[in-house]
Amino acid sequence: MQNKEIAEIFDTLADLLEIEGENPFKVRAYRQASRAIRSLYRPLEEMVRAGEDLTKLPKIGSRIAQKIEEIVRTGKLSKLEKLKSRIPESLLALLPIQGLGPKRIKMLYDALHIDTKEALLKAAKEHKISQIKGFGAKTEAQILEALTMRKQQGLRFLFCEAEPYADALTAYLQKAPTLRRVTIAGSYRRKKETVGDLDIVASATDPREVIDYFTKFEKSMHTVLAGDTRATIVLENGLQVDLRVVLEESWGSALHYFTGSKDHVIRLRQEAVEMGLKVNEYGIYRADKRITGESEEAVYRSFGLDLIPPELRENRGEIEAARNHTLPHLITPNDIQGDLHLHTHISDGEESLEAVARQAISLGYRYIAITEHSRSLPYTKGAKSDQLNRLFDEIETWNRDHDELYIFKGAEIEILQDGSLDIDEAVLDRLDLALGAIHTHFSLSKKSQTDRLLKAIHNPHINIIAHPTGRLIQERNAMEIDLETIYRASAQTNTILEINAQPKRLDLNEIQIKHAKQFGVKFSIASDAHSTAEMRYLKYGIHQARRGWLEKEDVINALPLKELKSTLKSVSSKGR
Ligand code: DGT
Ligand code: CA
Ligand code: CA
Repeated sequence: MQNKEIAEIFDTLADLLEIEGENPFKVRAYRQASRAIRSLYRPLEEMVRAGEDLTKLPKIGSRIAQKIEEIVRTGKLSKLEKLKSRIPESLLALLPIQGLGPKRIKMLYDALHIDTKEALLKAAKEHKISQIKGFGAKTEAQILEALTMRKQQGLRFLFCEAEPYADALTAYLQKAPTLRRVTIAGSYRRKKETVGDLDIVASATDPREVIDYFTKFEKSMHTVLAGDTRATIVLENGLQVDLRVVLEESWGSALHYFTGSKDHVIRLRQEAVEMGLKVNEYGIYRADKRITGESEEAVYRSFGLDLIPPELRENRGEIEAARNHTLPHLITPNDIQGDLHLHTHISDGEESLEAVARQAISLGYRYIAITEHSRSLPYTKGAKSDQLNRLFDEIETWNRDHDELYIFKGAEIEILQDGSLDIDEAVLDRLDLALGAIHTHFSLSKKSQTDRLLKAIHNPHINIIAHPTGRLIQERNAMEIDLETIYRASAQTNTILEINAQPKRLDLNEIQIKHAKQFGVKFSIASDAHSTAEMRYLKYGIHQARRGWLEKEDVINALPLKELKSTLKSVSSKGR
């Protein structure tokens, strides 16, 4: 049982007790305990087994300590089990809905037995909610909107959250009657890190048939609009989907228009006016005579431009580059030779070295780096030196026995508040590759934070700075850092900056990547996987790299093994 799982049990307990109307102080105590548990470095399971006194930990009193012991011993908490027999756990899914709080959720449950989002939506549509005492028509409308229109509230989905729905919709629509072509356009096609909604463009001989078929998609919860050429539905998770259906001759123009971005499209329209052309989603016209519109190539050609990849269509210089034939040759998944940030069960990953290596081979990689969290002090997070030494022995054995995949002995080393490294010298000496990373003290002043990173960048042991800004999409802002200073120092010392591909990180982001490249910085696109399944996340980093105008030459893990080895040597000789 991991600390995270124990913390989740306390969160569930707090939420359900709150719905039941329990004393707010008790509820808060469980929430605080959960937060304290999440920030612990040591596994509670280990501490319980060693018979340690848990009440010495912050926010853990004797009652909570007893509960932790029960969870570790039995895998569950009897108090929570009893609670679940009184109120369904599914009510928890209603908590984030705007206009509802724990009290109202309980009222809805008591009055109408509403225990899921689906039941809530049904009741709202049938106007049953406004009839309950304490609820009015306004609350009902608010709930309906919250359930159906996430985009209206400015809520965005991570690319990877929209992805399975985009895939399912594409597969579904391909079977639509009279359909010719279908593509997901909008921000999704531009591979933005978050998407507000999905925009689908289709061509068909009978658009109305496609619209009918579309509204019957099994994951659709609600049809907002269904016209002759366009429709909007809302999926079960609140994701809105707009569909436009055009005739085949307009395919290129429609796809171009709905791929956006708005700024890119508007800019091209201005240029069109200057050239005496008229552009809309159906075609390109000169004096009311249609000249083209069947393909995107033709659309760009009529402006005298090279075809611009969707990822670059943000009006950030791509139109000028397309005119001058200087668009970058963007990096592709095929260029990637390996992954230089991976965890195994030695630190907080889930699987063995062997499993990770096998997955790397099946992904077609030539090399990987295993980069466990390290630690020098007994109470900090990460693997102990003897564990790392055993891992490195295992890696050396692998490299002796296998030609198909080379494994670098790496570590993800904590950059402490003063910029020094949390790792034992003896371990450091065995490393082929060191990531420097920040996981604590995110809110230092801009000056201190910049100095902290600079010190790590100038440290001759550090090859790569992992997730340089520390942001988590929709959760935590980037640290305040003087990025230009960091880019300049990185380029000067040949320190690589990471493009961390975890869907919530995507750090650096595309704007920072493009900016850093101008300073001559090189990049590592890495999955930071904690399981073999997560190794596939690397593709989200490639999306970000492409949006940041990167070419194969900018990315060290697109290098062949031999060149990568000598690049790593040049990094470690910095300042010597
Ligand atoms: P999103 O959904 O917020 O992640 O971003 P997009 O880019 O997918 O934007 P969306 O869904 O509002 O519109 C899809 C495309 O339709 C957009 O990329 C370009 C086009 N479009 C939408 N509204 C306008 C507009 O007011 N003017 C022009 N020229 N194009 C628009
Ligand atoms: Ca969109
Ligand atoms: Ca849209």
